[in-house]
Amino acid sequence: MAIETTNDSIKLSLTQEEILADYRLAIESRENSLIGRKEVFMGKAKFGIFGDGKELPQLAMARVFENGDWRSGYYRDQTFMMAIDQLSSEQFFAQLYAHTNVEVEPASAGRMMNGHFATRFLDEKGDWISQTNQKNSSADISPTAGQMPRLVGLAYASKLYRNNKALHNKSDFSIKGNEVAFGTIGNASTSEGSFFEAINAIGVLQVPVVMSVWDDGYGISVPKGYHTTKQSISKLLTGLQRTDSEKGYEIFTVRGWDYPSLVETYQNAVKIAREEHVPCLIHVTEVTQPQGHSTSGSHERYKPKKRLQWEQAYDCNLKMREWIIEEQIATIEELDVLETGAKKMAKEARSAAWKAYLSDIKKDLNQVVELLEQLGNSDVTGLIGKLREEITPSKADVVRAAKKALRHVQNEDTEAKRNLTAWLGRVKEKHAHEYNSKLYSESSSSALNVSAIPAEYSDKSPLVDGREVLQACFDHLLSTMPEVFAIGEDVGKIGDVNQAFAGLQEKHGEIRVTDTGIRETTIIGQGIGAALRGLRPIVEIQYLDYLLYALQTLSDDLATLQYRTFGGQKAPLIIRTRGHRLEGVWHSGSPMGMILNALRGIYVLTPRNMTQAAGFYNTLMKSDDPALVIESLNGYRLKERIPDNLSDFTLALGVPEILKEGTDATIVTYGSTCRVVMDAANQLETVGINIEVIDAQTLLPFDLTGMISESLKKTNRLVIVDEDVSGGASAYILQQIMERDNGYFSLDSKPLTITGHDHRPAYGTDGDYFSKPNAEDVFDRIMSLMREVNPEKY
Ligand SMILES: Cc1ncc(C[n+]2csc(CCOP(=O)(O)OP(=O)(O)O)c2C)c(N)n1
Ligand SMILES: [Mg+2]
Repeated sequence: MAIETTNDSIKLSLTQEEILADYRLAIESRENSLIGRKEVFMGKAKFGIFGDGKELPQLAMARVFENGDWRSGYYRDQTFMMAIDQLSSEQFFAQLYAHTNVEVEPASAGRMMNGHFATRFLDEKGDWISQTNQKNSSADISPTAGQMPRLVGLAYASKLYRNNKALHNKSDFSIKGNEVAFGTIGNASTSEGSFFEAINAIGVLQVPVVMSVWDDGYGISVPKGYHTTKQSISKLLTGLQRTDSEKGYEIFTVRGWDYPSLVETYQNAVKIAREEHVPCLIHVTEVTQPQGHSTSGSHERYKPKKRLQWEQAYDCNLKMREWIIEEQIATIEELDVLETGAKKMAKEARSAAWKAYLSDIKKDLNQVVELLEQLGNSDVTGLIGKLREEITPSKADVVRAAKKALRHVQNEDTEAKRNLTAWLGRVKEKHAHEYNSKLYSESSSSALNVSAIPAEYSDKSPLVDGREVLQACFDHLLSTMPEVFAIGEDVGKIGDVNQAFAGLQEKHGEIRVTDTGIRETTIIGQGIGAALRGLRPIVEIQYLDYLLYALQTLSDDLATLQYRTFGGQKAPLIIRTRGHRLEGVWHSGSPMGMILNALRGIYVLTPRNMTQAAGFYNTLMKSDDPALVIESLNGYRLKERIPDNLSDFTLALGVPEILKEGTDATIVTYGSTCRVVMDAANQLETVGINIEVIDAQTLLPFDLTGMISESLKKTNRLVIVDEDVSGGASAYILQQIMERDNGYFSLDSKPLTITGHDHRPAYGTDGDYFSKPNAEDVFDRIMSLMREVNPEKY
């Protein structure tokens, strides 16, 4: 049974001053919500979603939230962020307006919609600052329950910091694992799979989580009868409750308007989580939404009158006021004064934020008006007038006017025109910095800054199975870097299904090399959260085909992290998987186009063998970027030689390798088709066709050296071979070579792509042969290409 707290018997541990400070903040936060909605309706902001009705539980949560702790929450948590001093009212409005100045809007520099919170734990250079001297919030994302996978990792890090003594000196990240990870979620979002997956994983792992569900009975317009079995998440989850003999959760329920009970509940929960590392679930019921879901609609449309009346009577701020008066903590008059002051602060914050937001734009606008006037062109007068009349001008208005004005003077050569052009050049750079920067790490540890140290071989270099090269690499990383750990399905005891970690759990301990449940999206989340906290996880997705289960977390959370925080947060996570080719519909996948399209922000590396993979792992461990490494599923038992300098050897990202030099055509490929293409190239050699074979090695980034377009200058013909569907990754590769690198200049023939068929591969040796590109296909297609060029010869 859940522990239910009601305020009958509570003696509050807070002082009168603390209680009134909480009330004052509740009023200021509420006023921000009320004004915020009006700002949107006045056209000063595009959209608003606010935390009104959820003030009290957040104040109670903030009371127990300590330095070093973590939040992984959602868009209702403004009061909490204010209470832990990580959001001022002015910053609240700056985000509503999308102010791009990071000093003013530190969560995302205007990139994230309002209500998307984040603290910064990197300095301007992108290097870590202490997380234990401050209160931390991971950066929110909009997809409901998308915050849950990462919560697993934020809490799991505390377990590692507590139980791995070698990490006890990392006091900037953890004080021996005493930090609690606080999750927040709306009642309706608990219907998502990733909520249940994370809740289960947290229970299995027994990690310090305090998970709050703000239950306002609705998810936009849909009442909880449609969302939750028994209409109650705490009832539904009763099986999680720990007992004397079984580990589990401590479950609490408490009403969202009952301040003293809320304070007590959070105090009880956090003690259990922090001291015992037992997760707690707090179901906060009877929460309201005074203004409805968001600015895009009104709740009068779907809430019954009775519910609306109840929401008014049980408004948490009102109930706190009644309680304060009843308990004689303050008088009505004192509260009136306090409320007036709090509301005034909100209004002043709004005005200051708006003024600051506009003044940046107006600076540009005034400059452009002046430059347009200097053009002295009557056709431009209208543009000037329109700009001057804008009440809420945007940067786009200003740039648009400047560009249109230039069209009117395109045949002139005047100083005024040159000045305007120069201005546009300057703001182009500024806007690129504001809107298009920081997709990847821009710190000195960027993966692009790690240079190659070539593999060295001698007569003594042992010839082994490919998987043993990886095993030696991982052994070295685990031996030298205590912050490295590996998790995944079957990774622990048996050392992964292909045995690259074989024996390493025995050698380094269960805490370093660990089995997990079958739960791809929270395996990724476990890695993200731990990486946010300074650890270096290698998380495994057993087969590339199952990356789809984790794609949402990878794409929405990890891939956007640096971008959406304007470089305020990073999670250098290494995701290891294996794919391209083995057996059948679900163990041969190579959905590279999907990956390339969904994961900009994560580097994607496609080593052709295990030695190249080891070089990439070494590179990534020196860097602070996240990356996906796709090993070749059919390569673990192929023989490779372990480089003598395996522990130092690194590969640079974006540097292809020429596997075979040639003059007649350039074949670009990667991963397991490298072997297929080399086979074909050798067959072609026998008929006098001389192919240059290039292994792209990394797809994100793709050939930063220009090696491929250089090769085309010699061969004048391009063939791309991979195992994705037609128009998948090969389309991306074509775009990079043809458009980005101007490869089309050199072409004398139509570029060819030789890919897998559009269906998934059929089972069995023949299924593989007739589904995926094979050496004979490559041979035949290139023969036809050459025959077109020289029908007599071929
Ligand atoms: C994956 C996903 N589906 C749909 C939405 C659109 N959406 C935004 S909020 C919301 C309702 C969430 O309700 P609840 O979890 O109860 O939180 P509340 O807003 O009530 O606090 C929906 C459907 C979304 N953001 N993400
Ligand atoms: Mg709700």
